[in-house]
Amino acid sequence: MAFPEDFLWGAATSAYQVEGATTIDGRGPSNWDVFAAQPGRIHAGETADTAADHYHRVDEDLELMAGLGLRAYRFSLSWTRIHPQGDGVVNPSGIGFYDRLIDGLLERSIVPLVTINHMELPQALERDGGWLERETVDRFVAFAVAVHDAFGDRVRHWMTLNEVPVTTWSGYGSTSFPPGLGDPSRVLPAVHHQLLAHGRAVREMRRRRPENAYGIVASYWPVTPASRSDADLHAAELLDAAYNRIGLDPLVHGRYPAPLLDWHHQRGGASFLEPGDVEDLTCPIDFFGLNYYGPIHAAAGDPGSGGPFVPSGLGIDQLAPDGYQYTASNWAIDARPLLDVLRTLRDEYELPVVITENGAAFDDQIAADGHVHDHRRISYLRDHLCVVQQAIAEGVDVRGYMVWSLIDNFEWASGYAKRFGLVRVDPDNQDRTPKASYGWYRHVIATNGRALADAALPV
Ligand code: IFM
Repeated sequence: MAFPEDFLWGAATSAYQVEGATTIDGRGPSNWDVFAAQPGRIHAGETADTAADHYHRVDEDLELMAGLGLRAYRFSLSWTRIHPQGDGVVNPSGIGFYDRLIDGLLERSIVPLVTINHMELPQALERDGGWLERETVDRFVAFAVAVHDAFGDRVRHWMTLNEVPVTTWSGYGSTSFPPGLGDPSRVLPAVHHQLLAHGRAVREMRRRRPENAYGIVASYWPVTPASRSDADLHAAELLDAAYNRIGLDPLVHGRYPAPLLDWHHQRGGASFLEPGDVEDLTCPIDFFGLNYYGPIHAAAGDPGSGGPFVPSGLGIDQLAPDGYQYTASNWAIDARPLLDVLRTLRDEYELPVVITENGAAFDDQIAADGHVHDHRRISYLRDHLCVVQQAIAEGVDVRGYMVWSLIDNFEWASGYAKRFGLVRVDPDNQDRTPKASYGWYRHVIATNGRALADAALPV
C-alpha cells in the first residue's frame, strides 16, 4: 500500500491563529479582535494580538517548512489585512505580505493551498449584521475575486471558507465565537449565506482561471448514538445533519438535510432560500477539504442540554464514554471512523478529497533535555495516516494530508492553552522549538509514507 508519488504532504495554519500584528501596516479590525477583547470570552483573557508572530517571523517559518520537507502548506488570508473595512478598498501592504509568503513557498518547492477566509469577518461587516445579511455575500465574492486576481497566477488550489457549520453554530447558535448571538434559529440563514458566497465566488474565480482547482473546507465529526433507541437515533441523525451534512448536501445535492430543516421551522426560523440560490450553491467544485479530528457521541437530551460541540437548542447531550483516550481538548481519539467518512465522500458525494486538517492538542512540555517528546501526537498522526493509506488502497481519491498545525497557535476561545503544533511556540517570546513529531513527520514525508510501517520510530 503506497501513497501516490504526487501526494501533497503538508501542514496547515490560519491567519488569525498565527499572524499577530493585528494593528499595523493598515490591517483593519476583525470581529475576533473585538470579541477577544471582551471580558470572559477567551481563556485567561488572552488575545491574538501577537499569536505566533508569524507576520514578523515568516522567513523563519518558511525555513521550518523547508526543514520538514513539506510539499504543501495550507494557510488563510486575513480579510482585514487586504480589505481593512471589508468594502473592497485594498490595503497594498496586505497583498505584499502574502506575495512574500507565496513566493517564499514556491522558491522552496512547497505548493501553496489558500483558504480565502478561515472563521473571521471584518468587524465593519459584523457590525452591519455579518452573515445574516445577503450584502456580506457580495462583500465576500469581491474579496475572493480580488485575492484570486492578485495570487491566482501562482496559487493553483483555492478553498473558499473553513468549517462553516462549526463557525456558525459557535457564533450564531452559541456564544463561544463572534458574534456570540446564542440564537440557534439564526444558524441556517447564516450558513446559507456563507454557502452562497462560496458558490458565487467559485463561479467567478473559475471564469477567470479555469485551470485552477476550487473547493471548500469543512470538518466531519462522525456521530455515534448512545443506544439504538428511537430517541438516541434521532438525536444522532439531527447532529449529523447539523454538523456534517449541512456543509455538503446543499453543495452537492442542492438541498438542506430534512431533519434540520424540520427542526429550523419548528423553532419558527425564517425561510432563507431565494430564487436562483440552489443554482449558486451547487456550482461544481474540484475537491473537498476534509478536517477530521474524531467522533462525537450523542444522546437525546432535554432542550437545555448540550456539550462542547452541541449548542443547547438541539436537545442533544454530548457524551464522553469510557473506553477512549481523549486529547487535551477532550476530544475522543479514534481513527477508524475516518475510513467511513472517506468512503462516504467517495460514494455519496463523489468528491476528490484533500485532508486539510488532522491533528490533536496535548499538554506538551519541554523535558529536562530541552526537547518536546510528544509521542501521543506521533501515535495519533500515525494511526490516522494508516487509515488514509487504507482508503487510498480502496480507491478513495485522497490527494493530500495536512497536519493541524504547523506551529502552536491561538486556539480561538481556548487561547494558547491548547497546543496542536509540530513546532512548539513559546507563549512568552514566540521562540520556536520543533517537537519530536516534527522529526517523525519529516521522515514520513521523505519516505512518501513508507516509514509509517517502521517499528523503530518513536510511538
Ligand atoms: O484550530 C482549529 C481550526 O481553526 C479549525 N479546525 C479545528 C482546529 C482545532 O480546533
